[in-house]
Amino acid sequence: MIGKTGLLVLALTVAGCKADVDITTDKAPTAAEARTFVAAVEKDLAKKSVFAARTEWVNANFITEDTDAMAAKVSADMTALQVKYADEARKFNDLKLAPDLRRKLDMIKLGVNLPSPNNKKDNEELAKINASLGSLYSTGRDPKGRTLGQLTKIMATSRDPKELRAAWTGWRTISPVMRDKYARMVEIANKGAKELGYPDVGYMWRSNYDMPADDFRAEADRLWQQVKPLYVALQCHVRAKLNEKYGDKIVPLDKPIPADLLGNMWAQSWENIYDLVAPANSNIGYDLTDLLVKAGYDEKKMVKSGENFFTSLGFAPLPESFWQRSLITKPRDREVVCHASAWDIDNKDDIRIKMCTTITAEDFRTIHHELGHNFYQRAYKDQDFLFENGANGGFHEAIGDTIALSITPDYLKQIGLLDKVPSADGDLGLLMEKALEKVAFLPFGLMMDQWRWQVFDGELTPATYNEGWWKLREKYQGVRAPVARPADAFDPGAKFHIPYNVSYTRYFIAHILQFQFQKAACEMAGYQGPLHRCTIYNNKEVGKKFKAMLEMGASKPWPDALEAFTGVRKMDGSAVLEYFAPLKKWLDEQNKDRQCGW
Ligand code: X8Z
Ligand code: ZN
Repeated sequence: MIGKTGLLVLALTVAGCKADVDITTDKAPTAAEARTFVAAVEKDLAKKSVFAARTEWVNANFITEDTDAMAAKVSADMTALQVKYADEARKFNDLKLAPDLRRKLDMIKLGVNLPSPNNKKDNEELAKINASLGSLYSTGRDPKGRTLGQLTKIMATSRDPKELRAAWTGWRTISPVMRDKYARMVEIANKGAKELGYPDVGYMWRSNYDMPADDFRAEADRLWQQVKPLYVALQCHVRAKLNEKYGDKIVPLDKPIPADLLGNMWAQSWENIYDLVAPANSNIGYDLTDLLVKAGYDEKKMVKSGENFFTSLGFAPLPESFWQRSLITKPRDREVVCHASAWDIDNKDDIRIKMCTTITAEDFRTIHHELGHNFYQRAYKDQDFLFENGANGGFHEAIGDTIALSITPDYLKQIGLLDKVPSADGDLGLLMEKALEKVAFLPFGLMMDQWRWQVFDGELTPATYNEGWWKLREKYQGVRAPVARPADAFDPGAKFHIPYNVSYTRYFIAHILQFQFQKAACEMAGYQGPLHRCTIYNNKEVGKKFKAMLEMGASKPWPDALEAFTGVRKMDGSAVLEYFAPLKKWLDEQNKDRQCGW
């Protein structure tokens, strides 16, 4: 969850709450009334969102029955309030209004992540279900009592197929109890969406990209088609190497890859199996996790290092309160939401992260990801409340990732983690590692919401939830369930963003955008070499333009923000293709006698 997006996700509902903004008149509304209405809504939401964020923060940092109940209450109230405003905003649908006003009214209508119907019973039930789904996930243990953190480490480091399978299936025992709750959540929220005049919740989610919902579906598909050949080549090579390692029986060459062999609990990023698929004769020359450990980095130093990157671009340092209030290491004596998140509590300076950090390269990158949210939040803090958000969800997710793309050998040398910049001999290795992280992610980033769109529009029913999930995993990722799934399985529930209802196409979009940003930034810097070696560390000129884009927040349609930084108005996968071009060439050679696809 991130800042206001997080608030809109979790904290919005008030049954029976008295109207703070009363626009009750029979006459056709006027533009002046629309402006008054929007100003009052902004004022009210800005005020109430602070308490909601604090409650949500306490719940996420101390999960108990009591904090779940408190968070559910606040969430119920905030949702009811938002729904009420969304409904009232429809009065102005037929008015011709200034673009900024129309934009704010659209945001009021579409800003409810899971709308509740306009009655107290449904509203409270929805909030309770959501609190319960969240804590089932965050306090989940496998049958041996292992936490997700412990299982994550096994998935990343074990090469024993039995151990991997046990960790993989073990984690998925947390989610069967979620299925009926989830189904009920879908039912209630869809009813809420219909009351607001939308066909279903998925439609609302797709409408948050400054274009009609159907156009966005087509846009996401267009981007996927652009990058798909690169993914298929990577999947083909990885499958072949896993076949060499584990044999025909475990990894047959004509089937999707078993999901437990890819180094990650959800097979969403594969960099942890780099050693199994690395190009021979292309030694990267260092291992970032080792460098961090050997240099004595602790969790806080990792975050300081992330902050230092942003300040090197000209951003102001994080406020002192960030350091006092953030949660950076996993507490030993209480349940917390360990999934990393960045928070904007007061829409001004009270920004924080919450992470159960480990000293690994993966978490080092995640820190940059989270700080990207925080620096975005600070950059747009002087916008009007409704514009205090990312240009779209994908932008918010792409900012820190763009910075993390600059964690190159050159950069590591500049900050003293590497003595010597390795020669270009290691470049294929560097590209492979990055592709395992980023290219492998693309179809996962897309299929998560393909599944939810099907759930919300009724194409999938509780009886077909799991089957539908695996159909999409196979179709997009070429990854399959490693064992037959039990009849009560609800495997989507074992991934954070499903029980927490965080839409996911944002990450797919972010994985396209961050390469567009990187390319534009490096061109701006006058950089001449290959994109994957380019770091914008210390570049104040690039920083200034980056900051200008962030300061726009959500005040303009996202193509304006994209244009401000890159000069183009369309999302485009060709920067991904350019970045990985040398690897693609190599993969095609490797794959030439292989039967790719699944
Ligand atoms: O959820 C996250 C961030 C918080 S916004 C840690 N990410 C997605 C995930 O973990 O599934 C970042 C990449 C994709
Ligand atoms: Zn994020």
